[in-house]
Amino acid sequence: MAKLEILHFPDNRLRTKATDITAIDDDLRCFIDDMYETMYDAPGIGLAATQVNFHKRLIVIDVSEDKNEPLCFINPIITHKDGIEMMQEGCLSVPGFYEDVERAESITVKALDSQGETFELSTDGLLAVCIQHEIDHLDGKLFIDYLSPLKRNRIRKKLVQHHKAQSKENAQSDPVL
Ligand code: GNR
Ligand code: NI
Repeated sequence: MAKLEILHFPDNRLRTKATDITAIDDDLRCFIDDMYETMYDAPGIGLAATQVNFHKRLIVIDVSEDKNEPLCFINPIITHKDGIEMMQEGCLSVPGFYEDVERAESITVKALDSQGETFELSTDGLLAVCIQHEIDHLDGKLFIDYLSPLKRNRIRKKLVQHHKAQSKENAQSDPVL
């Protein structure tokens, strides 16, 4: 297993539209394990392949308290949405920022599991919000896209500043070759 690097806004690679997965094999299952490790280590309740620079339609989620209910969705499609709900969201690709977002309250999602079997799940609450957040990632969309341009630009500036400060720090601690 390996921990993968998570891309941060405003990295343009987060805007890539992921394509369908066509082969569900051992290589892919290894990659899914790496995604779980990355998600649990972060820690986060979900992770989309887009966030680790793999532009295929794959997400992993675990919203359980004990972090022992891993879910994997391959080529997920929302077939039904109902109601509207507001929830405060965060994102591993937008670290440190939490904002209210409106989503469908309950959804039905159809996907393939890691064995390539089709399944359907109807759910609401945090799991429904998380599935919608992750599928947005696969379409190159972030939760901050639902905020005003003013708020989004403030977040962009703060993260760019933070990244600059960090790379300076890293450069200073790098040994001179
Ligand atoms: O860890 C996460 N928490 C979270 C909280 C509210 C709504 C969505 C999320 S998903 C996020 C992990 C992440 O960035 N997934 O893409
Ligand atoms: Ni996210």
